[in-house]
Amino acid sequence: MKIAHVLSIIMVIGVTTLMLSPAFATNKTVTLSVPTMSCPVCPITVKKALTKVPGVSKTDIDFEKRQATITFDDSKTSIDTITRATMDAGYPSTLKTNVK
Ligand SMILES: [Cu+2]
Repeated sequence: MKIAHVLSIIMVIGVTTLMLSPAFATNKTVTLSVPTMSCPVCPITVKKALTKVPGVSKTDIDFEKRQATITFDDSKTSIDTITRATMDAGYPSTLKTNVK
């Protein structure tokens, strides 16, 4: 009886862990350098292009610094896809820093 009890508790913990883990496992934040943003309207275009990428959850553009900080789900998209999206919008970007 006791063993069955312990086993069922372990199972509940296991299932809960499985359900919760994808939520933390894969979020990444990176900063891209976007040197060709030349007027205050450019960041709007860049932000729009980035927001459209599936897996991107947050985009902050700093026009003064010519950079974009992006939070994305590592299992749904990649830095390559993200830099391609800004490039396609007319703004080539390069990876500046990689903050976990
Ligand atoms: Cu502009």
